[in-house]
Amino acid sequence: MHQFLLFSPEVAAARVAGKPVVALESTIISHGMPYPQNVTTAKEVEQIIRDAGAVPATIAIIDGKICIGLSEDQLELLGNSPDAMKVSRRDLPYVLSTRKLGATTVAATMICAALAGIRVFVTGGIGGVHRGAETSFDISADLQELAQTDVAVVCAGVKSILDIGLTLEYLETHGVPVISVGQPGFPAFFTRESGFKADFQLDSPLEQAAFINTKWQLGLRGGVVVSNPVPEMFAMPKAEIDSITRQALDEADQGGVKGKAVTPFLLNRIKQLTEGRSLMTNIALVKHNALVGAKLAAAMHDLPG
Ligand code: PSU
Ligand code: MN
Repeated sequence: MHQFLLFSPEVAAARVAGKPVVALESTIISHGMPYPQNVTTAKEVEQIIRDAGAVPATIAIIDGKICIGLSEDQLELLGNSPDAMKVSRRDLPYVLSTRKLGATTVAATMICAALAGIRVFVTGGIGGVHRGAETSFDISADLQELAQTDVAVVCAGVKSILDIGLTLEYLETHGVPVISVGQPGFPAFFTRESGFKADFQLDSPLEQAAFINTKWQLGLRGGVVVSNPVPEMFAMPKAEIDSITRQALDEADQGGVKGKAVTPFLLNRIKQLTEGRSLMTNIALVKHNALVGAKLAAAMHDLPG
C-alpha cells in the first residue's frame, strides 16, 4: 500500500470484503458550499451511496496523510475550517509535507482515488476552461487530470461560469469521452441543458461500465466524464442563472480575483445572489449523482477487470 494512504475503518473493511467503493471530493465541502449545509450534505451523500450498496470514501489531506474515507469529526473539521487549503495536483506535495489541512479538488481527488484503487468518483461539477481563457490562460487542472488518470467522474456537467464549448473542445483534444445519462445533452449544472451535446448517451449503469472498462482494456489512459442532469424539479430558470453568472463574472473581473480563488469566488457570489436557492439545486444534483455513481461502481465491480 502507498505510504501516504490512510483508509478509514469502513473503507478498509470494504476493500477486504471486495465491495464497490465510490470516491468523493472535499473541496466541494470546504470551498463549494457554506457551513453547516456542506457537512450535512456530505453525510447525506455518503448515506445515499451506502443505501445503494456501495461504500463512500470522501478524500482529504489530514496530518500528512491522504485520508480515504473520513469520520464525522473529520467531515466537520473540513466543513468548518476557513484555513483548509484547496488542493489540486500541484498542491499535493506541499499540503502533505507541511502536514496542513487540505481539501481535494476533482484533479487531486482523482489522483488519490487512483492511488487507492478506486475507479468511480462522484462530485457536483468539474472545473473547465474559463471564459476569457484566451487571455487569462485559466484552464482548470481538472481537465489535464481527466486526460491522464483512470477514474470515471460522475458530475452534473460544468457551470456556465465557464466556457462550456471550449471545455468540451479541450476534453475532445485530450481524448476524454463525455457520456450523458438520460438525455443527449450535456448538462450545465444548475440547468439540464447547456446547448451542447455529450459524445455518447448511455443510460444504464451496465452500459456505462462496459464503455469505461473497454476504454481501459484498450490501454487508453485517462478518465471519463459521466454527466448527469439535475432532476427537473430542482433545476433553476436559465435566464435567472445566466444574468447572475454574468454579474458574478463582472465582479470577479473588477475585483481582480485570480488563480485558484476564481472558482470559489464565483460559486460563493452565485449562492449569495440567488439568496441560497442555487444551494438547494447544488445539493439536489450532488445527491442524484451519488445514486448514479453508486450504481456505476456496482456495475463496474461485477465486470471482469
Ligand atoms: N465547480 C463546481 N463546484 C465546485 C468546484 C467546481 O460547480 O465545488 C470545485 C471542484 O473541487 C473543482 C474545483 O475541482 O472547484 C476547480 O477549481 P479550479 O477551477 O480552480 O481548477
Ligand atoms: Mn483556475
